Amino acid sequence: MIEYSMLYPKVTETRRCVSMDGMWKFKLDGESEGEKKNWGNGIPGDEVIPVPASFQDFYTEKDIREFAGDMWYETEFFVPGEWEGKEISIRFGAATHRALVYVNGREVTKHEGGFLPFAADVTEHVEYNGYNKLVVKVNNELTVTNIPCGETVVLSNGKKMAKPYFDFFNYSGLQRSVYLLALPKESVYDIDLTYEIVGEDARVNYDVKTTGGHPVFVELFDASGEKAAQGEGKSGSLEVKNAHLWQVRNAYLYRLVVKIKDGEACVDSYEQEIGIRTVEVSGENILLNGKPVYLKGFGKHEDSDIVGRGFDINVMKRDFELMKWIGANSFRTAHYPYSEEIYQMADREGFLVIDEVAAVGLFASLMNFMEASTGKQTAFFEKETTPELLKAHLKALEELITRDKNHPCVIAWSLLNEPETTNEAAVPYFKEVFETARDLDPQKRPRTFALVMNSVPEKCKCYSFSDIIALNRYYGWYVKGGYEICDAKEMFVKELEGWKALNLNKPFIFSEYGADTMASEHKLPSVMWSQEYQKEYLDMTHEVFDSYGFIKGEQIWNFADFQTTEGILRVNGNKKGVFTRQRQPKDAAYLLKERWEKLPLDYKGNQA
Ligand code: CKU
Repeated sequence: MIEYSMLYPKVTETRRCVSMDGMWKFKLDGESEGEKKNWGNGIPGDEVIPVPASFQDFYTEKDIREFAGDMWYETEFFVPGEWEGKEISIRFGAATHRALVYVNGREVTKHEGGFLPFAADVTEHVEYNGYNKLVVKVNNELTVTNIPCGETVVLSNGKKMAKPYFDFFNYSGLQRSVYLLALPKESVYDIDLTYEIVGEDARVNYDVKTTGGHPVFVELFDASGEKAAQGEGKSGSLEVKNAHLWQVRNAYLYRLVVKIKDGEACVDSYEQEIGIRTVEVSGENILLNGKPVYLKGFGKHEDSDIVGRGFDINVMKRDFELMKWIGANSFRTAHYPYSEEIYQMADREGFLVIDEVAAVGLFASLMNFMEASTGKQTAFFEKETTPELLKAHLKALEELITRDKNHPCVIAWSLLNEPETTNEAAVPYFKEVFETARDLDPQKRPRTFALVMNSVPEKCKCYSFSDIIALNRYYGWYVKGGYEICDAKEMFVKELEGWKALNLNKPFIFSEYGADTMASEHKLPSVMWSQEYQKEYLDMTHEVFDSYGFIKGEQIWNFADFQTTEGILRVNGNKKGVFTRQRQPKDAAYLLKERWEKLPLDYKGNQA
């Protein structure tokens, strides 16, 4: 069990929440000497850096951008005297990839895994009506015992370097907001919700966990603020008459207010926006509120100029506007859980989200995007480190599902991205991961994982774990690109015939397809990397999608160009974006807009 609450920080009548974002002191610790030198009491120097942000892209020195190792952050915070008697904590949206936290020189918590929140209870360590010192040691090294997987090597000059088994830059640091919280000693720490639609009405089943024994009261308000239902007790059902359902690109949000009371006195109050909807897989269909939906959209990244993977509310807004403009209705949070604010926005805008845990790189290769299509095997799950990796993976999964289970936008969990599935050793690993997800999710949402190119019907030992089969395919890019695209098409069709022959009776989606395209390049006739070729590639791929009824979604790779490790296959990053990194359209954006605006939401829904 997670020892802190995953509820999003909020001010209510009983709760206080102060942002700690801003300029913090910062120091890289290439020698890993900070602990010995007691930097937990305060770090040397006077360098400052913004939080939240990745540290890498502010500086002009390459040694800093490529830094792998320990880095230290420090700030001060004031704790008001009227908070005495409350539980005081510091809540990190994330620290990438691991952190050790000190308050007033004392170690208060540590956390492993770079994309999920954690909190330190500092009640016993703070001074009231005075300043307190917060120091955080963050480490960004990659290993095969945590997700995402990779290596950290030492170069001949003695400097460490990150070698990711994945295709995105190892942005790190304090990339999400930090809050100082004051909560009542007895408080709500978790809420489970499930939904049933009964004719025009709905039932909202709730299960509230609190840290004490006082009674719980629950109220539901509609969007105009009218009370729609109420209930008593830690668990129960709310009957909602004439329920407004949460629908694709037509979201309706209710406000759920949960209170702990002692007689008339309010002990704790927490509230959350919720959407009433059901989601399930039935035969070859993905059903939302009992009706088939076809996914149109993107694999994304949290990635932009200067802030790197740091949460930027402005970039988020632009991305949603572009997704609406192009006629998308969904995205996958490739390859890690995103900032919580992004799911809140998807809830509000009615986007369907496939929520991915950071289990990427479970295939020992520094260029897995190339080697996956060559049939290479790395016996990844036979490594002696696998049990430790599995432990970290399951912990991240628990944190992910606990954090995101009440977002109506989350319609499926993606439990791994492109693992090695061609080896029997993967099977028990998958079994545990898939069963854990099922146990943890009160709504029992569909589970999936993204299948790499060599996870083909004849070789993949793990596809049957998935409720939705999600394929990452690059016929016409990594395989038979350019003038050979006719052969790519043939191979693509051959593979799909193989899947069809299995008669899985499950929905398939394409969780990746795409071609690198330089926004600067036009060439007639086309060559690979030109905008003209991106169009040819998409026309071929869409033709294949349209000829199979069991394909129920397309999420192109990628929404925007993004930063990766440098190398001969990447031109200052991955250029498969439909938009540039500055969020301007390539030609393909207009092609997709035309297609997606035409495709009905229930496209191929009745062919099952
Ligand atoms: C993408 C085998 C394909 C894996 N897929 C993973 C994703 O992270 C990469 O960026 C490929 C690519 O563009 O190669």
